[in-house]
Amino acid sequence: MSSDTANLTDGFNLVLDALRLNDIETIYGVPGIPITDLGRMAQARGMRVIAFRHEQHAGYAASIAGYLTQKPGVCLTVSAPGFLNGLTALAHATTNCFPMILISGSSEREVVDLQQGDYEEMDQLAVAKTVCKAAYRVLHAQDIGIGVARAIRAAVSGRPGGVYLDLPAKLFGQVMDADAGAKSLVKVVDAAPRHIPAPAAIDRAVELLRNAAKPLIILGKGAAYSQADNDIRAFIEKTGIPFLPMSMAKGLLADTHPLSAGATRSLVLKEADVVMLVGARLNWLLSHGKGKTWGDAGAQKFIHVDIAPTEMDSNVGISAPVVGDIASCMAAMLARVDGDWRQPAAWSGEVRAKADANIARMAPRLQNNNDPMDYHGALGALRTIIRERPDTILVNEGANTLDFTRSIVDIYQPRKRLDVGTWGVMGIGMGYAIAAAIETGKPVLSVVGDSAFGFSGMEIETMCRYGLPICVVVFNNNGIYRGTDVNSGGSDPAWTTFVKNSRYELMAQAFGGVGVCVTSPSELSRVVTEAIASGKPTLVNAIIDEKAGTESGRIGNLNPQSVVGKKS
Ligand code: ADP
Ligand code: TZD
Ligand code: MG
Repeated sequence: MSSDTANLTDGFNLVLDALRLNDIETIYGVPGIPITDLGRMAQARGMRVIAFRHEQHAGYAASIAGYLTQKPGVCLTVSAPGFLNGLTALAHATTNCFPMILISGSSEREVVDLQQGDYEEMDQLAVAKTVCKAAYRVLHAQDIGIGVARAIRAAVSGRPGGVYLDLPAKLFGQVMDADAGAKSLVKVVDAAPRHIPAPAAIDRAVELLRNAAKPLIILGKGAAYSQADNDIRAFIEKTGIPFLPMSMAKGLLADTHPLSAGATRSLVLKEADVVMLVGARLNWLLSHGKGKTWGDAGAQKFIHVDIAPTEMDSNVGISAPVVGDIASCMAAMLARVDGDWRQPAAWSGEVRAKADANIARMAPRLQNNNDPMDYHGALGALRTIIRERPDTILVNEGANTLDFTRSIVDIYQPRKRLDVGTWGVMGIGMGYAIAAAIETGKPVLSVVGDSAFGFSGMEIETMCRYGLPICVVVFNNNGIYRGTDVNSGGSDPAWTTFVKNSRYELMAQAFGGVGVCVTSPSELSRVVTEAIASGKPTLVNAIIDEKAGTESGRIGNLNPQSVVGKKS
């Protein structure tokens, strides 16, 4: 720094100062005008800047970093196209209630607003507003501190979500007095304030549970996010109430816990008389709380624990709304479970017996060593690996690959299963795996369909470049759902199929990683065990019988049907 700038700071430095002051030390992104130097300067300060090959994956990484850490994950992109590439992830973060900040450089306001054709011209703030929780633009260097503080607070307080922060190119070079700059920064105090539930709401909920004959607790990813792990476990164990984890809540209590109803979902949803939802919405994933899944009669009463008051009664009437943060709500409820609490032993016994029968029925199929593999054989092998290394984070996407993995692979610790979430989106695989490795330092096993993998496959280079302890297993069945589809109207391949016998493993080899092709569960087991032990970035091309899957996996019923049929 020359002497005439010694007492000055600028937009670049203030943005980084503001992030660091608030303990944000990692940025996921893709460089380019106007943010290239921002990333360089962040690295020069010792911050971690994880550069991806496409902004969508940097965005997914930031979103899951937010979920894992309760701090907003930051994604940094260039203007218009880079911003739009990141926007899917911002919308995803909002939909899944993950705290994330998308920071995008943008072009000159004067030119953009008059639509005079600037480099990468777009009114990004207006576009972002429709898919995020809050959106802000900073025009003056002295407002950067406030802008970053507002973004952090909006992302993590109340129901977490995605926030957009627009930083026009001119802002970065703006200078101001260094002392005044330092004073303009804001350290956010109590960014996610507790929401204490009303005592009357707790009373109402506890009374309902106490008098239930067949109570059930459904844990969602909001419960996992809240990190109230001990109180949630204690509440379930003290009350003796069976629990059902939504997919990303698996492991909050081990899937092998005696009170887990995971293996008998349909029985408990039909039979339960009082259902307590903890950080889980009654959306499509729970059939909106009504209909056949719930035994048609609508006989159950619901308790809903959630931080968002408007989530109550969203699909069915809620008898006992408990609005507050899950940690405070569960602590308050736990304090009400006294020595004379009568555990619903007959009901939990019935649930256990049914679950055990289902588990026993599935067990032999998980032992098969078929070559090529079916889902059961392959996942039987991976299930054992997770049992032996329960600190491994499992990332999972696909259709059949998702459904079978969710039901077969037991999870033992909180926040160890990351998947397609509320939208059932394909493409989260590499972004999630990379952020999970960066944020936790734990081994990551990513089990993805061959279609799912294709959405983020180029990020294999990112995984190799950063030398991350990730083992990606591609379940290669030559296509979407099955590899056997045929086009009945011409010589093009059916649009659900891919090149047969694709050599996905070569992609890792291309970037100096380990790439292996396996065709049997025993080989799969050996290769993945080795990958996790070595920590080397690895891609396993696991050949799955192309006939083994079904259309859309477990949600084929959502496909609209033509009553007219095919016409030529
Ligand atoms: P799942 O898909 O696992 O069923 P959802 O994403 O549908 O879970 O639900 C998560 C819910 O958790 C959201 O309604 C959100 O408002 C809520 N939530 C997130 N964090 C907290 C928290 N700390 N306290 C209370 N509720 C929370
Ligand atoms: N695009 C996006 C972004 N998300 C989606 N969910 C889809 C398209 C549609 N889709 C699914 O819902 S699953 C899937 C697609 C394309 C791929 C399934 O094939 P796979 O898994 O190879 O990943 P299986 O094991 O072959 O079923
Ligand atoms: Mg497939």
